Amino acid sequence: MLIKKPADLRYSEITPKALYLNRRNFLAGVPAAFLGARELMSPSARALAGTKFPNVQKSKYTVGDEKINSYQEVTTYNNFYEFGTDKSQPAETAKNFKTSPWSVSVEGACAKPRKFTMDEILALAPLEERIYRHRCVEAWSIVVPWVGYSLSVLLNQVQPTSKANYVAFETYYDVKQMPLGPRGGLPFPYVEGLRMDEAMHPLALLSVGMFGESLPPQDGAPVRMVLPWKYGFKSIKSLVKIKLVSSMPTATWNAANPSEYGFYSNVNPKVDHPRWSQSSERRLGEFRKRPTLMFNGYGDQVASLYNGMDLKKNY
Ligand SMILES: Nc1nc2c(c(=O)[nH]1)N[C@H]1C(S)=C(S)[C@@H](COP(=O)(O)O)O[C@H]1N2
Ligand SMILES: [Mo]
Repeated sequence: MLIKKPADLRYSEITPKALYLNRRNFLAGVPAAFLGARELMSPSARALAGTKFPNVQKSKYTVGDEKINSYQEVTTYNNFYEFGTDKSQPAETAKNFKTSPWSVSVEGACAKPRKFTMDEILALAPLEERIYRHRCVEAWSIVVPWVGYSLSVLLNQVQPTSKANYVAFETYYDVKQMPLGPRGGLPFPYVEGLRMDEAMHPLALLSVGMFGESLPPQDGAPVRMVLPWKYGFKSIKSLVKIKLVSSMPTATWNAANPSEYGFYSNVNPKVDHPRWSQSSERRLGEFRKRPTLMFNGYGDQVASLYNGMDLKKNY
């Protein structure tokens, strides 16, 4: 293998996150597609940018030719209630969120429960770039080039048993680092859940980055879920625990207001939120509304997971 230090990777630009990335990743070549991305960013986005991943492969699980939202849009309009309820807040208030050292415990109904350090997570499988549409329950959407691999890769490591019917996820919580948390109106830590077959679906992405770089804190650093066929709140950020369980786990928004937010929360233009229509959405950066697609346009891949289910009841 040809080892070379990418010319544009200046060590002065590497954040402390670099410390947990393995050396091999740093010394490999940077795909041409990512060169210059940093130059296109605004100065404030650059200050928030993470560490470039040199060996990201294009994924077959990408959407077609849709226009990707800008780094600026994706990193300054966020939902991350632990860091404030305003969409502009997390970009500011999560700036100093400490994401290294970090580990994720994978436990519960499995033969080999264990903790994975971030280094181990980054080394488990080749990193893929997947361009996914992301549809928030609040009827806005974005298109993001995520970096990661299927969650199934991580789950298979611990050998789930036949009692693993669901997966329960948990976000890190520390009120000292998240002083706005108590004003979020939600009980923390933020928790979410999936049925086991949903969690094992190849589209269910364990994400460690976006735009070819490690995730910025406001987007769920250092590791989060991305579930493109579900409303955004299912895509839980800054994961510290993944537990295989036998019965349906608690999910934060579902528990807070079950008549408004279901456990499944599959994007569905025909099932309205009690307070607003879900039939259309506004893509960030656009004025006209666009129609919302069933399963956010991923029906060919995921509809069979819900065969025979009444999606009006199981919203
Ligand atoms: N821990 C945690 N995860 C979370 C949230 C949150 O408040 N806390 N918000 C969710 C919601 S409502 C959305 S729309 C997405 C937003 O992801 P983004 O800011 O990266 O676009 O994160 C989801 N994951
Ligand atoms: Mo959301």
